[in-house]
Amino acid sequence: MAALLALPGLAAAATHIVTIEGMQFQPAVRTVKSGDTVVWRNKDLVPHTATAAGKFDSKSMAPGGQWSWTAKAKGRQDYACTFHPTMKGSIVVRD
Ligand SMILES: [Cu+2]
Repeated sequence: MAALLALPGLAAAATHIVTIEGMQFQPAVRTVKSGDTVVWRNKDLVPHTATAAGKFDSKSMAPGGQWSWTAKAKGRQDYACTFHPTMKGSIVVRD
């Protein structure tokens, strides 16, 4: 019988997907918990980045590529694609 670890405050870290498709981050706003991982997946036919100045920078994600980042500091991180500055998204980190 498998032991179930469900201690308060020790919930397992989750992984959240942000799909890049049609020159958009989907969903545009993603709420995660500190310790969770966010994975951006580029489904477009052109490269993109997920860049929050001074916070994180995926660098160029090739078509079909992906990049992951682990959220730590609480707060809202607004980011954009450096190649297409009209592409914007946000990660909201809660504890
Ligand atoms: Cu882009």
